[in-house]
Amino acid sequence: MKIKKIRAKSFSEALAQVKKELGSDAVILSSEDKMGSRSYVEVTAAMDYDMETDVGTGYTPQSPSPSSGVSIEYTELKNELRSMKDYIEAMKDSGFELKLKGEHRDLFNFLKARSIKDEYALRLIKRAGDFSDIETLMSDDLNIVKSSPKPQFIKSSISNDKNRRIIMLIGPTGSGKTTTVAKLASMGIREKKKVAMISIDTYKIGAAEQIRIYSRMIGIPLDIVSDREGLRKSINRFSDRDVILIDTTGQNPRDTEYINGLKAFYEMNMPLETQLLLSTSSDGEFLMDSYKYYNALPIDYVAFTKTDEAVRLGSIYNVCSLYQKPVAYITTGQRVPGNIEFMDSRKLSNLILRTGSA
Ligand SMILES: Nc1nc2c(ncn2[C@@H]2O[C@H](COP(=O)(O)OP(=O)(O)O)[C@@H](O)[C@H]2O)c(=O)[nH]1
Ligand SMILES: [Mg+2]
Repeated sequence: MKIKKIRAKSFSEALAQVKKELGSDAVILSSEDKMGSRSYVEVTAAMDYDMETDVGTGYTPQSPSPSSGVSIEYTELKNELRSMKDYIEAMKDSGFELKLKGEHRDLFNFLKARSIKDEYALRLIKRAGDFSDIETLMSDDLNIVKSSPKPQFIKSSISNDKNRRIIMLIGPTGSGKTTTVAKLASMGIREKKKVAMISIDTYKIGAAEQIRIYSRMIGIPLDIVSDREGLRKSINRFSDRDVILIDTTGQNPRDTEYINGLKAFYEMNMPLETQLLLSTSSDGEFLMDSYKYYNALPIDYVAFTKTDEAVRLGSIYNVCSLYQKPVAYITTGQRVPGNIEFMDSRKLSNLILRTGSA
């Protein structure tokens, strides 16, 4: 029996060399990825290798691996199967389409062109008689009524005297929290409400400057706090206000310290209303993934920003299907005041279906 160790940059390169040097009847005894400054693959191959005999003589390959004692053809086949599996997985989307016929297939493509997730699209199609049903179905799904006694955040509710509201905006960095706090504050002022702003600035030095400018521009008081005690004091100080808007500094939602830091503010037993702001121009997968982290917080509403920048708005439907929270509003531009819209679920589903190609 002839045993040979072959080093190459990749497994397939090593295999090619084994084949060249030992022929295609050679057997791979082991293969190992060697890491280091220059990583390489080391393959041990044998000619005239008799498996039965070796088992009987208690032969142990130097570095056992799943490919031990497997012929080159078999290894190649396995590699081919693996790449086919990857290919099939990559083709999964088309796989769905193949099962759908006629109008259902067109509908599926239409929803996909709006970035509606496959599973949600299929769920909609299953319930739809035809194309004309989709908007109603989507609107029904988006009509998630909040079960708490707080009214849905519609324009009139901000002027409802009975509801002193302490609204906290949370969300990833750059999702538009500070800008939206300023928009909501200006709206309150226009409705002759007494408004105050609080910024919980625990992270970003300089984040306070942006909101300070807004506070001066709109002409309303602002407190900048850094912890729970600070927030409690500030809320008490603003006890004569109809609306208190709380801005927070966003961070990567995967950062547990950040989420835990926010959690701590809910342990004060203050009647905080939480709106999670998500940008529709963010990556759809990022938005869906962030659910895992934000879901640990008592979110009352989701709100969607930057719809003016988004090419598609399917993520609104995807996110709502996941969070099962009502939509507070959408924001449609950088302008303060303005560029904020309160929509019912019908208008929202119409907007989602209208935005996108084909
Ligand atoms: N196009 C567009 N830009 C927005 C919108 N809302 C906020 N922005 C911009 O997004 C950027 C980040 O907003 P900011 O309020 O600082 O986000 P924050 O980090 O969540 O506080 C700023 O440049 C805003 O002007 C919107 O609805 N549309
Ligand atoms: Mg900010």
